[in-house]
Amino acid sequence: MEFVPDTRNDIDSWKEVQLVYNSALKEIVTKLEILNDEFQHVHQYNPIEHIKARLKSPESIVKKLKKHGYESTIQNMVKYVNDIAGVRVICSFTSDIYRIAEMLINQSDIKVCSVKDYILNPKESGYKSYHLIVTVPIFLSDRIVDAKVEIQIRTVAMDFWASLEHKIYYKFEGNAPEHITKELVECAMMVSDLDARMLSLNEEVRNLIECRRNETESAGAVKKTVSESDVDVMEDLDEENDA
Ligand code: 0O2
Repeated sequence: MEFVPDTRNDIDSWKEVQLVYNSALKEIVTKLEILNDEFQHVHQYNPIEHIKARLKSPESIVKKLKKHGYESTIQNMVKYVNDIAGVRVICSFTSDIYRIAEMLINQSDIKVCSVKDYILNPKESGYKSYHLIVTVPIFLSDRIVDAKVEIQIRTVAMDFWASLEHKIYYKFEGNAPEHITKELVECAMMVSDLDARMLSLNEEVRNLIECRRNETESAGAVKKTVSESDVDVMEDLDEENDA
């Protein structure tokens, strides 16, 4: 059931909105932590470096509604602002981003509203990240409501760039001089290059470890075969002595 706040009293309905979206944050963060723990258990490796979760401030919600030409009402907040609940997932490598997104999307209680792949199609600014808007069911005392959550998944390097770019651009309120915009795009390219090199190093190391494991296993098998043939020779000698 779509979440429709009770709007008879503005203060109460804002509290209800906060309660529902806070619960949605908890649900999504728990799901992500479970996936990370399971990954550690199965593959001895954590794809998630860290998770940040936040409720959008009322001021930012009103600003967004105004930007899109909507009146500042509680109904409009819930209907038109998709990131009241926002989760940012910081992964080690680009490949982890898609792995985490797929594992989350495949959970039966999660409904995907939209997917924006700014890794495959970066923004003009150079911004890279993988965005999902999903709904998650919240079990209240008398009903179940679906709450929207925006999930941004990116690497440490992408997050580093986005955080600093946000700070720099904020100071210019979107009207930064052209050479600064250009340099930020160049920095984004350096960040992408760094991500690609780190991913390739990680793959090389994993292949090396795999090769060494295979070598150790086959050396173990040869040793076992040799000691089995030693037993055969001993048995032959015993038989000869008996004769
Ligand atoms: P804040 O303050 O981070 O919350 P929307 O406006 O969300 O309805 P839009 O713009 O199509 O629709 O959504 P999009 O493109 O998926 O962007 C949503 C969020 O991504 C933004 O939220 C930013 O957090 C981040 N983002 C998008 N583009 C950029 C960028 O060029 N640089 C940086 N640093 N972050 C970006 P908000 O609400 O705009 O801002």
